[in-house]
Amino acid sequence: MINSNPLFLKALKREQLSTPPIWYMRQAGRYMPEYRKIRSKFKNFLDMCKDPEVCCELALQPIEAFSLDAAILFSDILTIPDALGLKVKFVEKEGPIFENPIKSVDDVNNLIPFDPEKLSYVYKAVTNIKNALPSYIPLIGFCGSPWTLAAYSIEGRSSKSFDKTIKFIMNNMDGAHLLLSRLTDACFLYLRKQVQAGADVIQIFDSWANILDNKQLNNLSLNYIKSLIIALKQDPVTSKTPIILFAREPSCDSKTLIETSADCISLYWSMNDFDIDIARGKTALQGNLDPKILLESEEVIKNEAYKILDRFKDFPGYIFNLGHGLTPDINPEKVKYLTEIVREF
Ligand code: 1CP
Repeated sequence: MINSNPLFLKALKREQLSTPPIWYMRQAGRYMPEYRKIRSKFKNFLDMCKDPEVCCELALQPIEAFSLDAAILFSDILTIPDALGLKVKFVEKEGPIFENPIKSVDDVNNLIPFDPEKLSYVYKAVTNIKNALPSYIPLIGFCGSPWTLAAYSIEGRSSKSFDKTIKFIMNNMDGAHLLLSRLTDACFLYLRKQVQAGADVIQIFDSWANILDNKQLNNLSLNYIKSLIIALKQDPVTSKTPIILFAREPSCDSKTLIETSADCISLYWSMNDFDIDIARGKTALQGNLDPKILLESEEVIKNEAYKILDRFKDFPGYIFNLGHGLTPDINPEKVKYLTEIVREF
């Protein structure tokens, strides 16, 4: 039967539901043997992202395996820096490597303008996935936050502490702000295209929020996320699209995250009970099981999942998810088990 109002969209509107909708960050990926089989055909991960038919197949794999309540576009956040000419490739065991990282303010000034048409392979993937999904399963489109994209673009690769990036910012604050505003404009055009192509919901990933102190977080990340959300809310194409904000272990309280005007806050597992209670009813909430729990026994998984479900059972608009993404070492059987026990709760 076609359900015109899926559970996931109801939760995003802060409806009180008896069973929460379920999806997982990084639900498509290396932990699934069916993913690894397709992945082995491509040397460079970004080449795989540039194939809309393959992206469609990959986005559907977790839906088929676990009957989840939402699908997420199969792509990556680094498509934007790649389209800006920074030449991103993924190297085995190293992750993303930029051939042309941002080294100076001149590099920021000389960036080519963002042309959203360069990422037409992403919008094609969105349309393919949307057409392949049953109508009751919404599709999430996404982008990295301007700050997270800036950090990769300056560092030129992944890092634990992004020292080069922090040094660049300290020495070139104006250049950093120029880069962040360029990336904010690019994110807006990119997300607008994803919504036009069929995305029902948007998630913004601030995956490197954790390396900023509270003042820097507001100044360099949340301010730009706020501008991005305002622009999306003011545009007729995206004004009704719910927006989820994920910030990894942010050095701020939940109130500050809510002030971005996101419709839903995706909680990291370290968020304390007091902060979670403050957010009750003000936005939808998503999360926040520690993905490491999925490496434990079924008994531990059930115990920890039920603690979370108990905590959120009176919250209007709650979505079950992890505090961050599924990791490659997780057994898919545990993901299946978790999904089943959440539905039984
Ligand atoms: O070799 C491989 O198979 C590549 C592994 C992989 C996958 C499956 C990467 C490389 N990206 C992805 C897909 C992906 N990336 C998705 C869609 C899949 C899904 O969620 O089901 C999404 C939403 C992302 C977003 C993404 N990419 C983020 C934000 C999410 C998060 O986990 O915080 C980040 C930080 C990236 C960068 C990235 N992509 C891939 C790697 C190895 C990295 C670097 C990670 C790091 O710096 O530690």
